[in-house]
Amino acid sequence: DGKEIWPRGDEKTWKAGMRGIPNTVSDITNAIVYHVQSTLARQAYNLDNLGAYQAVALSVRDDLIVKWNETQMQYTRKQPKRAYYLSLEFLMGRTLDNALLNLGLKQQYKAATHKLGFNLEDLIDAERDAALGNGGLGRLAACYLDSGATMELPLWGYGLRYHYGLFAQHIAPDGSQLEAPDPWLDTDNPWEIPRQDVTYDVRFYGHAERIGNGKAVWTGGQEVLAVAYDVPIPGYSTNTVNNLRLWDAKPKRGFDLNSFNAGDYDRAIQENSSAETLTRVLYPNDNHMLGKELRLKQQAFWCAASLSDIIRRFKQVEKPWSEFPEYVSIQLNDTHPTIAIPELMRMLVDEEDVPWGDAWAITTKTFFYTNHTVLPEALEKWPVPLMEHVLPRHLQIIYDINMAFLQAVERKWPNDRERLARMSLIQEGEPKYVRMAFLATIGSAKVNGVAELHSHLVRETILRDFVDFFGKSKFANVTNGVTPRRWLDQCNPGLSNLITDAIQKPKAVWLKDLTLLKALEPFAEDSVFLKKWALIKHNNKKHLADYIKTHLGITVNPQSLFDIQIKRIHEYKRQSLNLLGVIHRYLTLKAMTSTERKKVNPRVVIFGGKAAPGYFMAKLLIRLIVNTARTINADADMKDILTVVFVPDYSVSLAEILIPASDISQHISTAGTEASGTSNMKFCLNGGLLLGTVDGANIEIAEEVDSNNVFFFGHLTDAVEDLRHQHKYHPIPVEERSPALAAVLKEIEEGRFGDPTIYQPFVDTIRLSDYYLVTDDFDSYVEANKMVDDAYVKDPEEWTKKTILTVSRMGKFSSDRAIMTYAEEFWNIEQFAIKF
Ligand code: 8GP
Repeated sequence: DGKEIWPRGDEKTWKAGMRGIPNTVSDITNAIVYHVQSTLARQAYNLDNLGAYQAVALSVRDDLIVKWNETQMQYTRKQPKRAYYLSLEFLMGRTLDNALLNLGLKQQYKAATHKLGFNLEDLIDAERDAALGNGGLGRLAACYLDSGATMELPLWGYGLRYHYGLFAQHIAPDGSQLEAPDPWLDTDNPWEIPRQDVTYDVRFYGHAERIGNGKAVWTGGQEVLAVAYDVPIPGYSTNTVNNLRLWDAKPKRGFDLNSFNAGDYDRAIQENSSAETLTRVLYPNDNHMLGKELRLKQQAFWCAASLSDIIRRFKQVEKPWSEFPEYVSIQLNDTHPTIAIPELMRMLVDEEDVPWGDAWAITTKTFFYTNHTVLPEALEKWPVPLMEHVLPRHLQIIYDINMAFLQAVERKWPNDRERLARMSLIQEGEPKYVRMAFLATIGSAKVNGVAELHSHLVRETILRDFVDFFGKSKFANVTNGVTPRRWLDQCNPGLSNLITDAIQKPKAVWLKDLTLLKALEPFAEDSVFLKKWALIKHNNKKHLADYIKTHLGITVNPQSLFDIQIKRIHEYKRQSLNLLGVIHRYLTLKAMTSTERKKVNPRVVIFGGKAAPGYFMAKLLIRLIVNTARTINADADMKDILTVVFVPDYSVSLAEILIPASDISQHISTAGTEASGTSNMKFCLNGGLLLGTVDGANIEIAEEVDSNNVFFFGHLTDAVEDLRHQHKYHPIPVEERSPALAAVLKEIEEGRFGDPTIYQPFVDTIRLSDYYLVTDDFDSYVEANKMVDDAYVKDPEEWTKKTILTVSRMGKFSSDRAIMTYAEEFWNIEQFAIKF
């Protein structure tokens, strides 16, 4: 960790040789040329964009490392309390542009690359995304790292170094999703520093033998080596460069020499490959749990390595174990790292001889748990037999924790067997399951949801008994946020510059205190400003139109209203509602005369998102979206009036093109199902208005920006349960519930968008069960869309005003606010400025 000692030689000589941060353009060109020549062993005359990107990235990496070393050294010297963010997903996207902006070196690098004959923007585009996450949960973790470094917090991330990120999505000729692997490490990754010297052993399987006093000895099984790879995380306009440590798996013994000598080569490498599969691939599910052994091993591997690392660092301060929580807070990003709770117990009790009760007191002061969903299918439960097989010692510890906990419940509510069964960490049945959300709750000092409504639902539904037991103060809310560096300044430089001019505050000030956007409000009345503002949106739309033209061959008119829904494809997110609404619009337009149609406000409806490879209904919906788009776009009557686009392979870097170009974006989950949503915040921050249900963070956005400036529709959370009950026991045919929707379903069933037998399962879910209440919300959705059209066409100036007011009131949704809440109210860590 970079302890500052000068072990040998002459200190002055060492210091003279150390690199500083370059600030002149010629320093930078020199550094780039050095990497072209020496690191890449390439030549100036045949260097392509990819090679130039690599050389530039290596040079920026050098800059990052200077500050990274300094930051880590000052942490080690002063030993501030640190927080650790454990997340199985960090959806980082690209790094180069962000690093340049955060380091404040973008202009210099632009000039330097220009001098060398390259265009910096092209080099930025040559980078591939680090897609080590599925969606909202993983991108949130990335925003929090950015904010942690920017707010100068001693915050590290811990995750896994997947060799394959989230699959790439292709669209087959028949319209369905095809998945291709994402071997993102095949090209060199300049943003990581391998730490072959930082390794830990992690055990699986084997045998755990109790030896009294709550202790046990765990032996045998398989041992795997965790190797650290460090990813520097620069703060914006600060010296802090924090660390994201990702673990890679390696076999502990090279290979079995006996088998090798006997000529049995396959057997010799068998153990190797089984160790290495551990960090091979990211599980591609969002909001859904799959009970796979390899996934459990990933979780245990990552938690054990991270805790070993944290404990080794704690030991450097030479303090008693009771002070561990004064130096360490650990945030559990959903239940994926919950196994860290029994793992810390195991390390303290079995390896460090801490008495069980003391160890439990330490543990429950150290951990904090964030819940990201109340969807039942997403709540993690591991089969007891599987856990017993893979992690026999952890299962014993979970049983011991459970025993003590249930005794306490019994003391509080004697003779309440039902309550004991409800609250037990073990769900009875064949097989039994370990309920990870309950374990995370009782093992943590605080539990939080990610938006007000969601935190309320957590307290009232899945953790209700636990609120009764522990009291309300343990259950908090931290509404999510997004980093305005990537999601405004980087993706929408035009808007960011205009804001800077208007509010007369340097970026280094307002991008770190987003509430300063308030100063934009008066400009909503300034007609010159309105024009400039509208022009930026128009240019962003043109940029997206170009992308769509080059990549998909579809022409879209930037004068149209751009309507965007981009997120994982999931029934609860209701892309279905959007699509059915599009078909309704199509049928309505078809029924008009061509003169009538000419008066209609043209719309471009854009969808993007991946479906989990095993999620049949989501994949079917993609196919229907794509084929509906083909039918509509091929219909001459729709030219320049309605265009539908499915953008394949949605990613962070695509979001950076799409979000600044939206007039309206859709966040239309069934009320009570979307915990927060974070792209809703990104769209509003970029001057797109929100069309949504009264769900997740939509509610708080409306509170901030004023409900006049959002388009709400649909039933409220309170109504959902009754409606579902109705659907089940007193079903009303769609024809009665919503004739407009019935007409749409009929068109699908009659084959207007392709072979109807293919889409029958989709139509059936709506006709027969409709768990996500599409029929109940359809008419009000159509109505809300009419209001959007009217507002956009009737008074474009008023529309622009709304977008300015919206942006000016988005201050709350910076991830800086969120991370400071965690720092102050949960972790109790302090801002620690790095002196340079
Ligand atoms: C997501 C929520 O669905 C989304 O509303 C929220 O904005 C985001 O987390 C960040 O808080 N939840 C998940 O991605 C999720 O729960 N994933 C796996 C745990 C199942």
